[in-house]
Amino acid sequence: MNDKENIIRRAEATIAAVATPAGTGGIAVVRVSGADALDVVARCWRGLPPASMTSHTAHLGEVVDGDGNAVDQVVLTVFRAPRSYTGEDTVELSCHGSPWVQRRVLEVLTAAGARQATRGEFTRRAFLTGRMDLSQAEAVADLTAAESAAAARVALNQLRGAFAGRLRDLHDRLVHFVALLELELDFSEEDVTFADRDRLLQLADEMDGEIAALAATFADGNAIRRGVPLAIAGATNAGKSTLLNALTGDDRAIVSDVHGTTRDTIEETLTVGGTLLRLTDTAGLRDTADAVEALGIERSLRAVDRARVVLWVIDATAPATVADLATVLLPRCAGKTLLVIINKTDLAAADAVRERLATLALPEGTVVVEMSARREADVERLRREVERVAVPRVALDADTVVVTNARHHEALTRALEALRRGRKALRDGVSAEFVAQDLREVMAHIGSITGTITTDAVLHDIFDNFCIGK
Ligand SMILES: Nc1nc2c(ncn2[C@@H]2O[C@H](COP(=O)(O)OP(=O)(O)OP(=O)(O)O)[C@@H](O)[C@H]2O)c(=O)[nH]1
Ligand SMILES: [Mg+2]
Repeated sequence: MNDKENIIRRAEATIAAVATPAGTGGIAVVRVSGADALDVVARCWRGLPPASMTSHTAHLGEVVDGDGNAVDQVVLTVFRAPRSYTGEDTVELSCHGSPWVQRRVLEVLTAAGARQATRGEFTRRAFLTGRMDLSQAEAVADLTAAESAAAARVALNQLRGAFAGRLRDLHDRLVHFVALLELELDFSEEDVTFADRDRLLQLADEMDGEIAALAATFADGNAIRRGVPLAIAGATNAGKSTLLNALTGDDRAIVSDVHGTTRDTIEETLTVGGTLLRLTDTAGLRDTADAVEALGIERSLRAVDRARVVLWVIDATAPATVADLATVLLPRCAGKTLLVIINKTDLAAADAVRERLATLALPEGTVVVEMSARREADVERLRREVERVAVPRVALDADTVVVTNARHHEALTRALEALRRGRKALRDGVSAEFVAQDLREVMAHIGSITGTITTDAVLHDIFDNFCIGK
């Protein structure tokens, strides 16, 4: 018995779990799924016999314990296989939301023959019964965890199968491609090259373009899913913490005119344009003999390294800091978006700082904002500027495919490597046999995303990140 059969065999047990969050609520939903779900529920149910219920109907009744004592009055909804989330017979009991009632209902179900579900087991079954592919199952976890409109949108598109559809299409074309190559192999004795190699090269180029384009969406996709990391960096006393507070509208960070007020990194989130931004305020950068401050500065630099967008705050009254800070910050900003903020223009003109900035090689597309954190209108202008540079410009309509998952990105990258090896072999006139081998590898990587090819370890990693009851 291999792993997959083993999983399917185990999957035959009927499982139960509370699907709503722990604690008291108006209602709590207990899910039961498995071939015996209706029988299990029937053993602790007073009302219309579940076996006689039509799929997708709801019924009022009572959950009763082994002695026939009522535990709760509930609404039972039945979903018959295969038209259920898991693809198996499923019953959902909407109970009263007391933690005690939830626990008792679960105990009674367990006594009636159900087993407590493990993390993500309902969704795992949906995958194993073919209700969804692996990329869709992962989208379920993402949608459950979505923290912004944009994150929810990309997860929903993935759940609906937009990504899966593109992968299926790629897979079909790979199959066709390999078939053409095999045709050539079959007739190789007769010394004919069938598949026109130019045509094959063209096909390979098309697929290359598509896989590369998909892989390239990961930078935005990842930022949308996890939130865009921004670091507020600069010299001490420039007004970084003041800006964090102003942007988030919260008094989160301590502000003072003492240089080196912020010792540690401070993280806050902000939603703009439907996208979650993760702002990190950092300890001001300066030479210091203080060991603790030096540790804080190390953290500042790490926050800059992790950021996608760096807000370099410069005090307009301290233009002398520009050169030193440029040496520290600019090399770290390669490939990132840099937003330079000349702050405190209520105290001094921005000219001196601007002149110094003009002598630097700032990354392309660097935006410079002159402002005073003391003026509400300036803060508003900064917020708009942050939105403009930080929010990924992805049109989030119904069929937009954005790769949001590192596992998928990795698989696409490997698929692309194998495809490029195959293309090179094709161009070099290498025997079709070897080209086909590379192409099969491309298929395997694509298949690992949708789960046509997968291992128990991969499945475990994925579903272990789910909550119980999902
Ligand atoms: N006049 C004026 N003062 C400002 C402005 N922005 C910040 N300040 C003041 O500048 C001082 C330093 O501000 P902070 O926000 O603590 O500066 P910081 O960059 O976080 O400093 P460190 O944490 O020490 O690195 C405080 O007294 C602020 O009130 C501004 O635009 N105009
Ligand atoms: Mg500070």
